[in-house]
Parts: sequence; C-alpha cells; structure tokens
Amino acid sequence: MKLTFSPGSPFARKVRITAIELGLIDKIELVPATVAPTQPNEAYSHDISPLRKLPALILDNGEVIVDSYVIVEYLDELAGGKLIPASGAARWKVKSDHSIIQGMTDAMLLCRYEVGVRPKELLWQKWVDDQWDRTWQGLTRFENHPDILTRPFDISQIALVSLLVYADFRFPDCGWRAAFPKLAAFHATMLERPSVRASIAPAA
Ligand SMILES: N[C@@H](CCC(=O)N[C@@H](CS)C(=O)NCC(=O)O)C(=O)O
Repeated sequence: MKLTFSPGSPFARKVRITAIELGLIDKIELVPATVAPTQPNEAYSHDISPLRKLPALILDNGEVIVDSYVIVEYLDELAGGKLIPASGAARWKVKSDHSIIQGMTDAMLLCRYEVGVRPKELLWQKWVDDQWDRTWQGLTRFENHPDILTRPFDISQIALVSLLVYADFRFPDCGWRAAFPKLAAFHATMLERPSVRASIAPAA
C-alpha cells in the first residue's frame, strides 16, 4: 500500500500514528505529495483524488481510499478492530468525538490557508476569527468533558494529538496549553508514545 502525505499534515499524521499503533506501518510506503489551494496538480486530481487532498491510501490492486477517517477505518478493520469500538454506545461516542476533532482540524487548516496562503489584501479577518473560534470551542469542550483523555486508547485520541501537534507547528503562540491544562497534560503523555514520536521525527 502507498500513502500520500506531507510531514506537517494533521490528517496524514493521524493515519501514520494509526498505522504504527496497528503494526501496519511496514506495509505502507509513504509517498510525499504537494497539494494546496490554488496550486493545480492534475496528476493528483486524475490519478488519486479529484478533491486534491491528502492523505490517500493506494491499495496494491490500484484502488484508492480517500479521507483520513475512512483510511483509519480500513486499517483498523485489517488489524481486527482495535481503535474504533465495534458496536454500542462506545462506538458512537468515539466516532462522534472524532468528527468534532476532524471539524476542529478542518477549521484550523482553513485558518492556516486564509492567513498563510490567501493574498494579504483579500484576508477576511472576521472569517478567520470565526473558524478559529470553532477549534477553540472544541478544545474548551474537551477540557470541560475530559473523558476522552482517559478512556482506553482510540482513534479520537490520535486525532486530538494530531491536531495539537499541528497547533504547535502552525500557531505556536496561540496559547492552547495555558488555556487548557488538562489537554496539555494529555498531550505530554501522548508525546511519550513511540508512534507519536515517530510521526514527528524529521525523517518521518
Ligand atoms: N477530510 C479530509 C481532509 C484532508 C485535508 O484537508 N488535507 C489537506 C492537507 S492537511 C489538503 O490536502 N489540503 C489541500 C487542499 O485543500 O487543497 C481528510 O480527513 O483526509
């Protein structure tokens, strides 16, 4: 299998950590890709995804699986179901928490594109503030309802650490640690996991 990725992508990091945790990383060749708003990449559009987003998982039979959550579901099924509960209340809690974190990550990425990619004269600060608020409200929610931080290891925790690594990378002065001490403690513990460390190492 091949995985398109970029080292800084929070969505690709989630998939890489998942693959390591499931013991599948040696079956996956990491293929760097460059996709960004306003940058045409016709080969990627044509061969991998018309949405021009990474990560994408290219199976050995040529089929392509897109969207980081669909990819982790696929990998989790291959590994026998370890990171997404199979049924019942726990399943819907994990999937719902994951969806919130996915939306928070989308919102932070949109802030990055608006501030770092869009021409300065076209910047719409109110819109950036609104997107940022969605991420911040999400962090507030998990700080105030911290069961996600302590329950058995699952995909929503991997998504959360991937978001926080991205926050440090793109918005190092945003002050999330001071604002959310429980999340900061969770993140410090997660950074000790070999899978998370490997995903951050320069060679990864
Ligand atoms: N829902 C997608 C989001 C993926 C995504 O937005 N990836 C970013 C990189 S971190 C991307 O490919 N951006 C390129 C673009 O939007 O043009 C997923 O979970 O895989």
